[in-house]
Amino acid sequence: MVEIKNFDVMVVGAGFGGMYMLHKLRQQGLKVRVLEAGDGVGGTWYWNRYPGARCDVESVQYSLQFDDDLEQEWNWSERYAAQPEILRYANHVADRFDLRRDIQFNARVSSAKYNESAKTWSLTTEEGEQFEAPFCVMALGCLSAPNHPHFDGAENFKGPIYHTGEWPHEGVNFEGKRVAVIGTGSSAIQSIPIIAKQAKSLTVFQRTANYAIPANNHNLDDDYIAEIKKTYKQLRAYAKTMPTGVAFDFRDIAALESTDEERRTEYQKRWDRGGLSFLGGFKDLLFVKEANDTAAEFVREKIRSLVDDPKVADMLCPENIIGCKRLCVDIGYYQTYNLPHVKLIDVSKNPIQRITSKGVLAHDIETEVDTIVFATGFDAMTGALNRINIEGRNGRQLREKWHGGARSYLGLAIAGFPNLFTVTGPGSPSVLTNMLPSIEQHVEWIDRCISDLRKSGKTEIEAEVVAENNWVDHVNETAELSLRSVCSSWYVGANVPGKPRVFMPYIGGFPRYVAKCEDVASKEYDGFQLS
Ligand code: NA7
Repeated sequence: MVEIKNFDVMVVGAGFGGMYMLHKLRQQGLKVRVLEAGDGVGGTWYWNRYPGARCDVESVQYSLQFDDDLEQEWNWSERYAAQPEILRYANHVADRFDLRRDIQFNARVSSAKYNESAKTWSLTTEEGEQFEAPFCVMALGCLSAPNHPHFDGAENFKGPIYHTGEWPHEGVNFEGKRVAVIGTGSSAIQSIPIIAKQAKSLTVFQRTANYAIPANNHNLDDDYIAEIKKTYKQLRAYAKTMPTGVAFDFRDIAALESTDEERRTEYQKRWDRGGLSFLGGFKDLLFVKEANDTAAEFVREKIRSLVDDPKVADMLCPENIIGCKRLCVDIGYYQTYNLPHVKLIDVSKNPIQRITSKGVLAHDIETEVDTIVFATGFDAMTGALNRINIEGRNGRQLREKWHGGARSYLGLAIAGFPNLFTVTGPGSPSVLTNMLPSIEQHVEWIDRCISDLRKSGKTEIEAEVVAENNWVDHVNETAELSLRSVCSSWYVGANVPGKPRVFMPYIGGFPRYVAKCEDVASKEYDGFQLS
């Protein structure tokens, strides 16, 4: 007989979402167990250890704000924190709030089933351990199910194949190696300059060229940190008024109502400053194609000025809408192609034919390499949930419900799946915002919801189908207003063959979304069935 361990709440995932959820629920006096697939905390920052991995949101903003002491005692060293520093921060959070004693590591959940008569969730791990609790919170992260595209022959390749999102903990030494990188998304753009420094040769296979803005990364000095700490409250409050949940200089001026010179001055200022705020220069950049073209052309000109070989520069110049796919923040990416041992192969029209025992075959030419890096991204937002066998009412599977695309009420709850919550699920602003405040907002909402239920003596909460449908319609209608809905990005699942095309994150902005969540909660969980 397998022993079933009972808890008040089961939480899956020990990234920032799972950790904060545990901390909050404990404060309610609840017995909580967190199950984590890895052998440490940190989620995204635990798995993505590829060279150059770095957050594209400034470190002083990409940090937790629920605890003043935590905020004051932690010192970020760089404008954009690198993965090891963020992982150290995650570990610091775990230690500071004594979280590890309720986190079970190396426990990958394989199934979660709702028992309708007992009103409990039963979770089973791959090792066969079983857990039961009235509530289950999935804090799986939005970019945590790696996308491994199928290439014929990959099994015959003689050397190692790595995925950026599953990087070996001991690191990889590329010294003296011939390396192929497949993909040119953010992970590739961050890692390529560093791999190129070590490798004997580097060949990059590019399906879609990408826009990157220089990070202008630098160390943070003591005065700056002291000033931020003094004014943290105001900074955080201001950030929460922004659609992205990030405080940055967003201008309420249209590019199309500005002169060419005004536009260039603004783009140049933002290019020099570096980072994602490049797109905040004009309010119409993500809504009007002609406005977007002006910013796109500015960046293409920069690429042409940075890359020596005009043919390579042409290949690197994206044709699509800037910001449609997530904008990348780079440190010397384009310049890397000026190095004599770095080669770019365009596979946009003719895809990679196969992987051979010796390398990669494209355009009928075999590039012989010792190591291949898949920088091919993630089955975003739904992948991690769908990889667990989640069964709700009447034994209905979540992946079957989501066959035609994700459907969720507020990205927090799913009709047919009572007492199950998702942290930053599809239909919430999540990846279009600063993830940490979005995580905190979700965790606090779920915590309050469970507390309110317990106070009122209710045992079950479930999103209503009508409310869910209305929310999904609203998410879709809002997405259509933005140019972001038109291209083949992971926001719409286009990077995963066969995935239904649905714009998954809510594009209506952080403040509007938070107001909706507050409204729902204050109206006794409007749109939910409570019993
Ligand atoms: P992304 O941004 O999804 O990038 C994945 C890259 O891999 C992208 O260039 C893809 O080309 C490419 N790809 C995927 N499948 C293939 C195949 N079959 N052949 C060739 N190339 C392929 O993932 P990242 O990990 O870089 O970044 C994810 C997010 O993490 C990022 O947006 C930041 O928010 C942080 P495609 O563009 O689909 O043509």
